[in-house]
Amino acid sequence: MVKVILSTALLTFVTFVTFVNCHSNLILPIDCGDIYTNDNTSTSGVYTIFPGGPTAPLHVYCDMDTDGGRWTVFQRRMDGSENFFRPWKDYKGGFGNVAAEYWLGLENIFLLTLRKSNELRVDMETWDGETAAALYSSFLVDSENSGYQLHLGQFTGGGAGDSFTSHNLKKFTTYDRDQDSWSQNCAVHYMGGFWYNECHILNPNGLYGPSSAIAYTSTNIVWTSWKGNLSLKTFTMKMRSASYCPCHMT
Ligand SMILES: [Ca+2]
Repeated sequence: MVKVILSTALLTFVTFVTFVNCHSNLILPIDCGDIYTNDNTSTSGVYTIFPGGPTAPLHVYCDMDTDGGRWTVFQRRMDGSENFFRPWKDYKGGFGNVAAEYWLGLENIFLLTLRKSNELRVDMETWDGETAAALYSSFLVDSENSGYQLHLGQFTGGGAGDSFTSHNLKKFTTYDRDQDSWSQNCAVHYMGGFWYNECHILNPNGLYGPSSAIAYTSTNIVWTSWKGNLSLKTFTMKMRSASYCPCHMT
């Protein structure tokens, strides 16, 4: 009996590791890149991935359309349906609806960036329908013990310009956990949760709505290198494996 249990455990481990190493015989996808590897006809939508291992399924939205697809979306604003002014436990564990607005959770983001080397893409749109993107060569988040510290690579392009680099190496701050570089709490002042500096030149998790509806400057969703303090209507942050693994099912 013990032998059977051990054999089963070993088999589970081996198959999981085999997949992690990106050979064929897929068992469990870690991210949206693995979903695509398993089936390259996969369309954009909600899928189940396992960045925390076989016993921790996670729903996520996969962008299979933008610039070759395979993007694992970890933050999305699109209609104001979700409240993003939330405490540490929510930013840690995740919140929202993966079919609409959501934050995947710092622990999940940490696990995703631990499993593979990822690049980052940010897509945004104004209330007039103008769109732009920003790309970074790498994106890594440390564990909670390290404050979910951000490690961002080089800005590699995109018409939105670079608003993120000055936030590199910052820890995550919410209104009930202050790890920013300011004497006060940036999350309280700018109505979000983020890797705030002293405080920000982008505010993806700020208040939703057109600029005319936002009472206080810079509490809204902004990417200042593109549109200054103008509110953005849609905003999406996504990652994918920096070196595409050309796996295929056999
Ligand atoms: Ca502070």
